Amino acid sequence: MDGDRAGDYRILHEADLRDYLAGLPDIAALLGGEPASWAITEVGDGNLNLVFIVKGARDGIAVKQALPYVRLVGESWPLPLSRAHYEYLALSRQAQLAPGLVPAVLHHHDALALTVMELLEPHIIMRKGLVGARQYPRFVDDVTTFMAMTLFFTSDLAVAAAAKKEGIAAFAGNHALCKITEDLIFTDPYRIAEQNRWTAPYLDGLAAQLRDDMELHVAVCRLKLKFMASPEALLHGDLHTGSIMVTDNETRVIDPEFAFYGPMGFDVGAVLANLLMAYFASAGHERAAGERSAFEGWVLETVDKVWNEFARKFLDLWRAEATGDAYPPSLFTGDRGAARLEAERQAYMQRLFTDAVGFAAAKIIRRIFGLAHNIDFELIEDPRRRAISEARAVRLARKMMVDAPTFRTIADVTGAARNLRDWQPELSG
Ligand code: SR1
Ligand code: MG
Repeated sequence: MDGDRAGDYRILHEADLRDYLAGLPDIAALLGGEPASWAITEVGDGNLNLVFIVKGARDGIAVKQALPYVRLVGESWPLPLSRAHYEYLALSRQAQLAPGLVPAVLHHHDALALTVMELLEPHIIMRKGLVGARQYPRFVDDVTTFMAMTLFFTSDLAVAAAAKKEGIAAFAGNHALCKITEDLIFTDPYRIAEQNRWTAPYLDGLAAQLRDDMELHVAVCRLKLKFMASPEALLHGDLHTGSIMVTDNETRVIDPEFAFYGPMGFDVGAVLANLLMAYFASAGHERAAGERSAFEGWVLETVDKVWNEFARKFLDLWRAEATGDAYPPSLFTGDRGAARLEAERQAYMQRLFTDAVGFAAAKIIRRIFGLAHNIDFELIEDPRRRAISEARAVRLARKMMVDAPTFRTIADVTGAARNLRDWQPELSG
């Protein structure tokens, strides 16, 4: 990490970046060749930042620089550069807890809000692969290890109370990014908001229903409160399939700029939601009936395994590594204590599952009615077909949010999704 002087920030365009990198001996050596020969391309397609790929004679790197505003919207929406600091902090912690599952950081400059990372090649953004009906055999094991390790080992189950509170404090300043989530996920889709959009006119009626649905408003506000007031563990905070890069053999979780201490179900729910959206979008990408059915089967099986494997790994960690202050062993001695503690672990996981179901629902609804959409649906060219896929996802999401506890197992979720695969919604327009 380098340079903390406020006021040193400037947006690095290609020429400035070349000079900057040339001044970092380790990075210049890694790239190899003359700086003038380095190929620099800005490839950022996310909502917030600049991302450059730099290739030299020897090797390549990825460079991420935060902009002082939301890239998707422009300078009218300022956003603190400090998010790059929290991202760096989160990446460093995640690298310790889940080695090999996040990109290696090669250099960080706080004042420039700039981080240099290993170039992930030939990895692609998982969401793009899912649109193309690709299956990823390593995904379940890797993403469940990532979640189990990062969530368990930053929670009160593993960490002593003082260290846990210091962890919370270290990320407390990332509140502007939390506020984005609080507004865009838990509030705007349920009210008239300038930045909302949906597949009009087909979903106009559904959007109006959402704005009038008091059961849904209560349910989403309960989730919002949980998000704001439950610092259970260090979250990635934006764990969708656009934040995961994959090959057949490797998985890397990227972009933890929304990291903060929050409810674990938010990260788990994000993964489940994005797989479910890939499932519902799949029918809209189909050119011949049934051509993607193997992929769709794999996606639902993956949803199932993500929860079951995550729960298994998390429980194993709890049984073996419970060094935190939350459940003192002295209160659970003997056979009776062991049995009671095990029952409590099961109850805890059931509560976490219910949270994940609710948060997954919120993540689905925001991608269909809020500001930031995803290519799973957006790349369905025919808006009517897109709206049909989206309406199916919303039907499941509403039930998951309002009736979360009725989904006792993940098979209840995948079964409900499967039942909606060919449901014909009534569309507006
Ligand atoms: C204005 S930022 C919109 C979204 O992009 C990020 O990926 C987060 O999901 C955020 O909600
Ligand atoms: Mg991101």
